[in-house]
Amino acid sequence: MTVKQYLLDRMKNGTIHLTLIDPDKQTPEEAAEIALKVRNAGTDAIMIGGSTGVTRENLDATAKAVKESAELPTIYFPAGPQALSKEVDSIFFMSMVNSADPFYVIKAQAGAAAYIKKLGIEPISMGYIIIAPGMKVGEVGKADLVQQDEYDKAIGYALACEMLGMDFVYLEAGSGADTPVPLAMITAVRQAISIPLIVGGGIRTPEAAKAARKAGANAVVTGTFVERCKDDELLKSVIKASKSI
Ligand code: 1GP
Repeated sequence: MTVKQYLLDRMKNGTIHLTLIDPDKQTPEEAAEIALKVRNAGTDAIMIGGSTGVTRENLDATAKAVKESAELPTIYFPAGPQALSKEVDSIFFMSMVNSADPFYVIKAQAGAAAYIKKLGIEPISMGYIIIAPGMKVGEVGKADLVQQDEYDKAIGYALACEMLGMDFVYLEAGSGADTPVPLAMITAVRQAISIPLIVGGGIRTPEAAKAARKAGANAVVTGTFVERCKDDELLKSVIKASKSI
């Protein structure tokens, strides 16, 4: 089964949880430990990526270690075409649709597409929309940020992604954001589109995870929280709150 089909199947039963692991933030061994922990807590798949510092070497090593320990599908979450690995099962083949720089909208993808095909990595098409504050990814990707009250703008981008044939839409407040994507924006976008909606950035409590799920997210992503959390029960409760079942 493809990773895309796996995600879609799981989403049929309710909101899923995705863990984001940044290869630049810990050793592959530590990443493997985190992956095992989140697998046992019920996460559905592991995204691997980060805005800066991802190299072919740390990506290869982290993807391999995570795969071996968690035995969950892995999805590369790229910041650009500078690093690629054949150790991942799939890649979010994504366009930062609100970037002011064509490189992040389509040029990077055009540069990497043939190589991804050659490596045989499954591409999962995704429209990536950066919501304020946007954090590092907004800066690096030169995002023309959608402000927190600009619901129609968010809907416009999301609907355009759907009409362009993308498989998923991701509303991203940015890793470590103080304010996650507003709940009313999640609901407005969810109601406007018919493809699955992924939400992430700044979600670090069971309450925030549950609220994003209830607002309409089909997948809740947590990265920083999972990497830093030393309390296994709290970790479990955030993952559980993200999921409807
Ligand atoms: C970033 O949405 C993800 O791309 C996760 O953000 O690190 O804040 O959980 P956090």
